[in-house]
Amino acid sequence: MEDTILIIGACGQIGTELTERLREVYGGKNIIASDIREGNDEMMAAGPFEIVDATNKEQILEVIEKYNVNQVYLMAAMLSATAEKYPLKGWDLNMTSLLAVLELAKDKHIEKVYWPSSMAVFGNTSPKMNTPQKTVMEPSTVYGISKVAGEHWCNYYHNKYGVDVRSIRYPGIISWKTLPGGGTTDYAVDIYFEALKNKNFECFLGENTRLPMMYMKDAIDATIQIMQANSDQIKIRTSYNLGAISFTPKEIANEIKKYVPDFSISYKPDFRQDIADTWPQIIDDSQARKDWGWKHEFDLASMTNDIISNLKKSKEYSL
Ligand code: VAH
Repeated sequence: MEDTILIIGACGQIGTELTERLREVYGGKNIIASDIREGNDEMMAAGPFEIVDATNKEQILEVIEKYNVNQVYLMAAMLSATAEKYPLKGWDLNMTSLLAVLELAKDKHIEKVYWPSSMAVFGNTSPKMNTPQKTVMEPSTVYGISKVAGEHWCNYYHNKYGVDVRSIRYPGIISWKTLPGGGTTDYAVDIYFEALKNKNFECFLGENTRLPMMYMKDAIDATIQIMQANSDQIKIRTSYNLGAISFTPKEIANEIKKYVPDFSISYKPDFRQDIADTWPQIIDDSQARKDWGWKHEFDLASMTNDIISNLKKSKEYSL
């Protein structure tokens, strides 16, 4: 039987590009995109779309039954910075949506679930360099608390009910097609747009704030790879550490200057600096590389080249 996949939160930063890639892999008609609002014209034209509230289990079940869905990617979440402004809304969205999908999987309405965790599960007491797969996890953000709790729910539903749920702890994800919303790592996306448009950028993190990051293409590859792996390859049912590159605002600015020589950056740390300071600097993802063959393709130089060459193609950012 063909796989039919529902993506909940398809209009978000990762969801948008994940939907596009899954439609290339599985065929447009087999990928049902859904979100609380309609997507861009390209998404709406390329396959089925449904308005779904990620916290509404009945709505999710209706779509599953309408299209005979057998896999769900739950991409809806409130990210770190926004969740600090609306703690209880962030907790409710991130937890209610996950438990709704896990319950549907427990009741055999879904065969396989993907749910993203985040490096935000680590806190000040976790090792910052080569943060291990298993270590102290005392997050200080609502987002991180919800992701730690979510990981243990995933592990519980797998062990108790046999639910096939798989998860990755994403680092900061860098993209150029869809702007992110409400993340602490979003500076590393905005900087490219501002560099090409205005040749200057005010960064809300300090120049030496080192964070684990990953290019969107690698993140999408990893997400599909873990879902296509054989179940017996998945030894971790909380969530897998995933790393790729690690850089500071100063380092990414210097890389951009190779393309925009007169680019200037200033630093004005805000509340997001306190969040970033609790996160790892470099993540150990050797278990993902061993269990299901993960490997990243892009480093800071090749990512920057790909982003800038793509942005330059759109008239809005041609230098
Ligand atoms: C955020 N981009 O900044 C997300 C991510 C680890 C960071 O989870 O909240």
